[in-house]
Amino acid sequence: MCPRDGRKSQHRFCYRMREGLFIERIPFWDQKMKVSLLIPTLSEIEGMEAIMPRINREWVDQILAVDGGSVDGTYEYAKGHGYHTIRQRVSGLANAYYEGLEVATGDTIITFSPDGNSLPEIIPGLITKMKEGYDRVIASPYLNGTKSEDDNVVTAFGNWLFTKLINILFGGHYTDSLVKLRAWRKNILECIRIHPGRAGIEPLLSIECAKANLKVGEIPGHEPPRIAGLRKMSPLGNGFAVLVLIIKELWAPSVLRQKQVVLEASKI
Ligand SMILES: Nc1nc2c(ncn2[C@@H]2O[C@H](COP(=O)(O)OP(=O)(O)OP(=O)(O)O)[C@@H](O)[C@H]2O)c(=O)[nH]1
Ligand SMILES: [Mg+2]
Repeated sequence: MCPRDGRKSQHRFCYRMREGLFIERIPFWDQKMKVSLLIPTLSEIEGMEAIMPRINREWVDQILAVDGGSVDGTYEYAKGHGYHTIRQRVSGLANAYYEGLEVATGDTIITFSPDGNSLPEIIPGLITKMKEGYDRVIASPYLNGTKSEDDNVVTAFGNWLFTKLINILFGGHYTDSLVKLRAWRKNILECIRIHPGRAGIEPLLSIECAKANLKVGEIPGHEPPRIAGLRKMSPLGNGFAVLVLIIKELWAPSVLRQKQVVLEASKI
């Protein structure tokens, strides 16, 4: 019986996490998880042409491209190939995710970068792991000997530093707190609703999940280099924004705990 709402179910089980945060989990045999692949795009036509054909449409329930104003035919490519394609209303990568969530039909979101950094072949592994009952699964390029070919000295150091800080200050157990390729329950971000600005949603999710002690897993996820086009992220600018976010979050209470989040993933 669930201690929160008193409901009884043969398969469903609930358990209490500390300080009254109840998380309802559904075991893998009872799951009809629906997955949306959320792809932010900003002039990534070469990457899209090379990467998208490698994504098997049957892996997920929805492929959703959120375009930030491409000028190289990326939007037309995504629309023409039958992906659910929208143009974002407000600029910025974080807004692309929030606007994508409004039309995402899945209860699980996988964020995916079509610039070559995200390997499509990792997607089924993320879904399998989520079905084991995780709230969030990260494809980490720093786990079990995998590596990021996209890193330079600055980004590698920044990633190492921020991941260490998040682990030490918020109790995370991450080997990568910033990578884009990851799966998570949609209602986590819907509940957080904090705008992380240039820092992006990745460190925000990492911090909030660690604060609320959600069940986060990692699988090895090799990260190839960007195929073509320009990096939109500025390592120094974005890095500074991540540092500011970490400092702010030090004083902020856990949003997920405050809202008594009940994660009802795949609840049909
Ligand atoms: N919709 C939308 N997509 C964006 C925006 N900025 C970047 N993107 C896309 O998000 C993905 C990641 O882009 P980058 O900004 O280069 O960041 P990054 O890939 O983390 O940078 P690297 O560390 O070089 O990998 C790419 O597919 C971009 O086209 C934006 O403002 N709106
Ligand atoms: Mg990239």
